[in-house]
Amino acid sequence: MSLFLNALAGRNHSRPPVWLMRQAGRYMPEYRAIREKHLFLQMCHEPELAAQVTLLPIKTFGMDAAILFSDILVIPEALGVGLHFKESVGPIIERPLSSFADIQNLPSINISECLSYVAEAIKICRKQLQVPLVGFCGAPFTLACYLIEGGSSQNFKKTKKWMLKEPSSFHMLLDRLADLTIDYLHLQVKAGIQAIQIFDSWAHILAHSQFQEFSLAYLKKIVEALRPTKIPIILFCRGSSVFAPLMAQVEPSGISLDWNCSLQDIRRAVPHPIALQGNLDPDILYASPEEVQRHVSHMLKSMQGDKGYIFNLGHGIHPDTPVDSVHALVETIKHEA
Ligand code: 1CP
Repeated sequence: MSLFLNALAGRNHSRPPVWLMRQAGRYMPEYRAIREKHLFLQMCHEPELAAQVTLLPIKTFGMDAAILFSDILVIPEALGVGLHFKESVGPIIERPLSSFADIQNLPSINISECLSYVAEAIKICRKQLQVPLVGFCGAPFTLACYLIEGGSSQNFKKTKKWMLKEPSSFHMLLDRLADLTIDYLHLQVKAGIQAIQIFDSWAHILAHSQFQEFSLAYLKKIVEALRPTKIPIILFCRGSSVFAPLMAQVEPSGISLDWNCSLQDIRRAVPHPIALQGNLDPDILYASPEEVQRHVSHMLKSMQGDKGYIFNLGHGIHPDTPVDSVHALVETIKHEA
């Protein structure tokens, strides 16, 4: 067993494993070189390319887990809403959802056909990787945010207005997305993924009770549906420093924390065997390598001896992160812990 899977099972007796959210991305010159020649979605669709990009950070930095190169928006794309990525803007959905009829008119799709390229990429990665491969998906709430807003947003106001004015149709959308996600995760498990992370990147815009009703209920549905496969599942929410005790009720294998909380405090509220992952502020990587080392050491000390701890950032790595900082981070964990 690997350090990463051991920690996720709450029985790691060695140093904590490390990987970084968005570790295969623009901050790497090797990524930018491939990206210059291809559109982002083309890189997701071509299994050989996706696998090549997945492996980049493992070869360069030696992380203890790889995360499949893809995007949470491949499910909306498969629903035919017209997804593309605009340079320096991000995702754009050409036909966002704006009414109950739009939800009803979403086509029924066969995930294993539409997203077979993801299964292919997973199989190629597994042949080449010595560390575990993490698959992922977006949480239904976060996918609904993009589908309704038509792209990214500061505050996702359209989504919240819909949620508050017409909760029943909003629930219908979330339920549909949860079912598609369950099929998608089964596809990933069958193809050979070794753990899953569910990203609820916009959960922090929800109030405590709204989080339970509109996010957590569907995370629970997904975790329960996948339970028979025994695949370890990590839940990441922006807002997890507040929501962690609620997230623990769903009994995931792990919870990934944003950088607003102290890991030790959360460990008191979230007992073993739930693993904790996180939670370095990604901005710390703008500091000097010596400062990075100091912050990483401090975090390692705070979780020393915890058999279910996985080092990660509190959110995805920024595209303008200096590569030297990432080297300093990984080296500190490998040599100090
Ligand atoms: O232009 C480019 O080169 C594309 C940049 C990029 C990359 C490298 C996008 C567009 N997505 C990705 C890969 C990606 N997306 C991974 C790969 C695996 C990894 O190395 O971690 C993962 C896990 C994601 C997940 C993802 N996509 C999330 C959840 C994670 C998070 O950071 O909260 C979200 C919200 C997205 C949507 C998305 N796709 C791309 C961008 C720039 C965004 C975010 C837009 C926004 O801020 O709303």
